Amino acid sequence: MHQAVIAATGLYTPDQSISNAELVEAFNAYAVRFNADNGAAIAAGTVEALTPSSAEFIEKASGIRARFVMNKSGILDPAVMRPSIPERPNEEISILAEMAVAAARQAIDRWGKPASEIGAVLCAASNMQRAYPAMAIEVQQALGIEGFAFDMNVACSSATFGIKTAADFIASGSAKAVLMVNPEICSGHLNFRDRDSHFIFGDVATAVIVEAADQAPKTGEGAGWDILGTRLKTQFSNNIRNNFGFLNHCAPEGVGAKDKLFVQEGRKVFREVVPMVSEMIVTHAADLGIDPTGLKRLWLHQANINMNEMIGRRVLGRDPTRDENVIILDTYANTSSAGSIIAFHRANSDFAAGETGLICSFGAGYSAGTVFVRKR
Ligand code: CO8
Repeated sequence: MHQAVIAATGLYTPDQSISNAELVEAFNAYAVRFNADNGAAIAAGTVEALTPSSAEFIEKASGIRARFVMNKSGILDPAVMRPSIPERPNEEISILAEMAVAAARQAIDRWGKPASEIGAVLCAASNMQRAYPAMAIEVQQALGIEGFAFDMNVACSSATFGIKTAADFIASGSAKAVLMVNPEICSGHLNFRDRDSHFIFGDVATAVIVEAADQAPKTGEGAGWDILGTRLKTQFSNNIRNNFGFLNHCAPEGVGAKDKLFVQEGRKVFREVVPMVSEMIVTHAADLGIDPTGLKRLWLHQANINMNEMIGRRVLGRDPTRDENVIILDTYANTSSAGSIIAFHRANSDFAAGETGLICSFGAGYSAGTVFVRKR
């Protein structure tokens, strides 16, 4: 069995960002318009009036101050309230693949080996932009990679599931190096007309190269991270759900309904996922002979500041510092599968050989994944 290492990572950040104040201003303008348009029905009690959103609430409840997006103007136009992303002809690279390729190129650059040495590509993300051909195959083609590629979706946990799949391919000899990409246009499936959730998500893409330990440098700058252990868990729940899909056109009454975008029971998610994930981390650490309180750093899925802090506290047995429990939610918001990888990518350069940390994701499904890594 071949050991696997995380050899390099990459990050693509969109050049447009929306602050809470801008988002709230757009929502509130939409709410005023909606209430005026529905004045009679609201007075008759058949339609509920919309209440304004608040930037203070958003920051306090979620820790989010801003989010990067692929299109700002459409989201902030009270008459549109969604990103305006024109369809591209089939001959042009798709937008999701373009984001993934940008992140992948950075990872390949940092890896320092040609893309042709990659044997498999996984596109692991919450929503693919089309049914087929697989996004991963388009990314593979754009980068001139041979071998095979496929898409996988485990919502916010897609990246840890992708890393485990890549490590298993290495272990079994199916590939010597695997590229895993996480392009997320969360703004395309977020309901910007819903006060309870309009602030949660942002857009981004991340990339991770996993390769066989026997061909990776053991020391020096290019030395990556030994994957000490990976564990996955799923448990069905309707508390985070998006019913958008290819059967929508068969049920015309469903088209445009709220459940065709992201919906959640946020409080229930919080209550159920925090204990599930904390326990999973502690048990997995014990099985690997790792003392969780001695971990140098946690790179958790970036869900919500309170949720992340509570999981950090349960795992480390103390109030973690921002250095121990990396938070990038403030500028990126929740970026689904990419969140823990952004955190890892941006905050790992100070690790000395032998120091250990945890990449962990959790989200819809429910789904959760743990990847313990040690600097080589
Ligand atoms: N402005 C002002 N007030 C508000 C707003 C707002 N925008 N929104 C809600 N309120 C009010 C409510 O009306 C409520 O008022 P009242 O008490 O009078 O009824 C009060 O604030 C409290 O509301 P909540 O109970 O909803 O607020 P919470 O404190 O629970 O915070 C959160 C809401 C932040 C959503 C919180 O519940 C949370 O984060 N939970 C964790 C869930 C989570 O992280 N889910 C994400 C997982 S996502 C995933 O797996 C990926 C899915 C695929 C990606 C999808 C991309 C789109």
